[in-house]
Amino acid sequence: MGRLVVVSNRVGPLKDTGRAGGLAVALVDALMETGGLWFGWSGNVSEEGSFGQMKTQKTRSVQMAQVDMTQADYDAFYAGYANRTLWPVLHYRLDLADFDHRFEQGYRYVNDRFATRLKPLIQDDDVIWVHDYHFLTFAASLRAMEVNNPIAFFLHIPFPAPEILAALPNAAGIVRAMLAYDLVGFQTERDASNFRRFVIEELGGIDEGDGHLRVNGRVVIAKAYAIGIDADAFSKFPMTPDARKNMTRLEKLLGGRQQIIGVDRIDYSKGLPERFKAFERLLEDYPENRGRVSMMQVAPPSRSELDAYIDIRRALDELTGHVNGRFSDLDWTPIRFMTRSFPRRVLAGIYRVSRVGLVTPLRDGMNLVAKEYVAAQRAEDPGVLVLSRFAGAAERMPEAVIVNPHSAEEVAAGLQRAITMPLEERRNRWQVMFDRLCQEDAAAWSRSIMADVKTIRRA
Ligand code: ADQ
Repeated sequence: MGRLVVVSNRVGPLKDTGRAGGLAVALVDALMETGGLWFGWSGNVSEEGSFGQMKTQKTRSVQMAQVDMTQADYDAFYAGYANRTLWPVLHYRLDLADFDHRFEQGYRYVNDRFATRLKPLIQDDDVIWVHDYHFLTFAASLRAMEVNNPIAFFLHIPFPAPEILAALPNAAGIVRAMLAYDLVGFQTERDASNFRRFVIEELGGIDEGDGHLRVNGRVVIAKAYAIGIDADAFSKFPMTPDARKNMTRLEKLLGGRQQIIGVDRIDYSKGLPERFKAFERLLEDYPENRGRVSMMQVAPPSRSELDAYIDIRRALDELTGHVNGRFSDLDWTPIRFMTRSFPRRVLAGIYRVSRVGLVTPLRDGMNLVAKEYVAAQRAEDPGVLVLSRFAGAAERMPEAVIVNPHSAEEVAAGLQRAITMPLEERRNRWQVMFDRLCQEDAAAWSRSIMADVKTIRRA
């Protein structure tokens, strides 16, 4: 069996540092199975950029290879097309998108350059697996260099309806480039069908059923493969010493009161200001919760060089001050807002002592926090997940309390329902979700993508 070659914007870490996201862990597992190579950006900007020396490192059967970018690459490819154009458009936010034509050029250039650096490392029987919106055109670059290996792609963020995507200048060109992949995987059925619809309506593709599209005499698989977590491992995190120590601290502080927990990178897709307003609405509409239920929001900053991100941070500081000023009591503060990160084990403990997990993105590919919150609960006395209908996770977690994050009243009512839900109902809902999480875990996700891409025979 051939090796696996993973391509993603950021590479590693190969060891579980406690802070690494669940995705890194899932990919390392997949890489360890066959041995392989993980290729991507080093995270560094330098004068030579991708022409500079490749940084390599090997741990057991897995090799990492990373290249730099120049400042111009970073501006056009990463800060530009990826984060100022694709991220907003794919999250249905045309109002925030920056359509600068130089960005697309820079994006395609970096995809070409990275493909050029990867090519000499590829062996004949390798299977290549490319990740996320930074590399939509990567397979097209490789094919132009006559790489004929099977290449799979997975999009971690949503794929919008064709009516939205059509606003992206040269959307057809970008989607046509994506058809150089043998398999294009999405988080949800909705995303996959949006993509198929674009290919059929705009590019003359033919639907052959079961996610198979025929275009230009070739077959491409475009299907949903919902990303999972290692639910079994995560469910044990709250028992680790690090988690327990912090749980004790938090339980002491709560003193029997209930806590709602939110954990998200600061990003406009996560619906954070809307969430804070919904919590305020809870205290207004259901005053019995004053002094009894608090909300903790953990939100490490991300992409803080972009204006849109600075604005949210400011809005959240103001909302926290407003709600706390209005409702605080001597021994109770309604909102605790922390812009920092925690090791994943500690997060798991925080989830476990929180009666409600509040996950209300305006759009989200999947949202792993929703899954981690459920995995961390105690079977005898589990908390309740309140989940946005616009998170990909909602498609496979209907037992959560599903809400529309744009409606403060609806989220407040959902919170009230979660806070007052009887034990028996909490247990029933939780058990179904937890069993499904264990079955549809990270390993099953990568296995099914790898199995499907190998069914495509290239002419
Ligand atoms: P993200 O937008 O980053 O991921 P998410 O799926 O929630 O969103 O994953 C975040 C990860 O970071 C989780 O594993 C979480 O535990 C961790 N994390 C968040 N805040 C943290 C903190 N303060 N301290 C420590 N860890 C923290 C993108 C897409 C998602 C998709 C994932 C995976 O936007 O929709 O689910 O990729 O495909």
